[in-house]
Amino acid sequence: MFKIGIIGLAQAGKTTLFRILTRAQGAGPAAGKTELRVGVVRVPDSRLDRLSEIYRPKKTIHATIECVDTPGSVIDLARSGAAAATLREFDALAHVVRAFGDESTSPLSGEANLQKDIENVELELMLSDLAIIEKRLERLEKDVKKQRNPNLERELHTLNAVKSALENQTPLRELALTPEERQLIRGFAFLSAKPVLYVFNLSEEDAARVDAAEALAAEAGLRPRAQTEATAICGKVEAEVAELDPVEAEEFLASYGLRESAVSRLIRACYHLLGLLSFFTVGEDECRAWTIRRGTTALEAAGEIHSDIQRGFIRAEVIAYDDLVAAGGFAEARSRGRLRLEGKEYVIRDGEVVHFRHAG
Ligand SMILES: Nc1nc2c(ncn2[C@@H]2O[C@H](COP(=O)(O)OP(=O)(O)OP(=O)(O)O)[C@@H](O)[C@H]2O)c(=O)[nH]1
Ligand SMILES: [Mg+2]
Repeated sequence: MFKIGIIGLAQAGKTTLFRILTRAQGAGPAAGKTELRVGVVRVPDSRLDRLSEIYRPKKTIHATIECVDTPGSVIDLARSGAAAATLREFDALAHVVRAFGDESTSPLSGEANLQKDIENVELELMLSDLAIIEKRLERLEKDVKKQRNPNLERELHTLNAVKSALENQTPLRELALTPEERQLIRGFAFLSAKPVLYVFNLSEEDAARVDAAEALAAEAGLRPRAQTEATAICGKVEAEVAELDPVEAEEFLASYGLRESAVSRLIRACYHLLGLLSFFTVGEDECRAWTIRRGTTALEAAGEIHSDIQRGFIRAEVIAYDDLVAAGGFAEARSRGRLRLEGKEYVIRDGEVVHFRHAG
């Protein structure tokens, strides 16, 4: 499961975002507590809902993403060894940026300053990476002197390059690395190498601007950067909605000019950021959505479902979602000749419905 860490400065709205995503109740860890809260986000997908209407299966299983609420300021976390190690486990960071100016709720600072907040956090991520690199380099330099080892020399060379990028205040996610270099540094799980989803937390007055995150970012002087994505929430309004029934929720959101649930908006941004897509499996027992990275082959996708299906892989029967819905079912699509038979190397596309033929 993909794991998103919710980070940001203190009182930016991290727990509020967590509650919106997971529909969890309550305030979460008390201020000053260091525990993390882990939640599972059900990925909304109207295509899966439609497939379920066609098949009426016993179970409908949405794709899920894990999200983790981190307490307090990420600056403190990045500076503490144990907490920083936890941050390194995330596949991506959802950085909540306070875009509401409200002295009564945030004693830390009155006016929001998006650019400064983002820069401060970025700097801290880079410093945490630098500390790791310096420690490793110290060791490496000694070892390289003792024995000639091309692997160690390559690592030394790469880490030195990465270090000078950080010293020039370039986060590692922006570096154009070769696949080999990427492989070399993967194990360090550097914080500044992680993709970032900026989540601007807007005031109620700005609620209708949640779909204009790019414009907000530009106004704040933020330029678009590699491996980042910007989106927005209106924390206060959207967290309240998480507790309402769907009809009430829609009316309530509409009164603020909001058209879509925050979860849909956030998940879409996450999928885009991480290069994820969904494919479906259908049947009378179960209709299910699966999340994979763009570029995943049929054989790899089979492995997501079960190692037995991967091992016994014969062929994948594939059909686009729209074609399946038009045909009214897999059997009908098959008899109309709309199914494609694909081999192990076939790259699955978003929205495809797949049936794996396998031995054993
Ligand atoms: N005015 C306004 N207040 C908000 C908004 N979102 C959150 N708040 C308030 O800001 C405070 C902090 O929200 P949290 O979601 O707990 O923030 P946090 O980042 O989890 O805080 P820490 O974990 O203590 O760092 C709470 O009092 C919220 O009610 C918003 O969109 N507008
Ligand atoms: Mg919190």
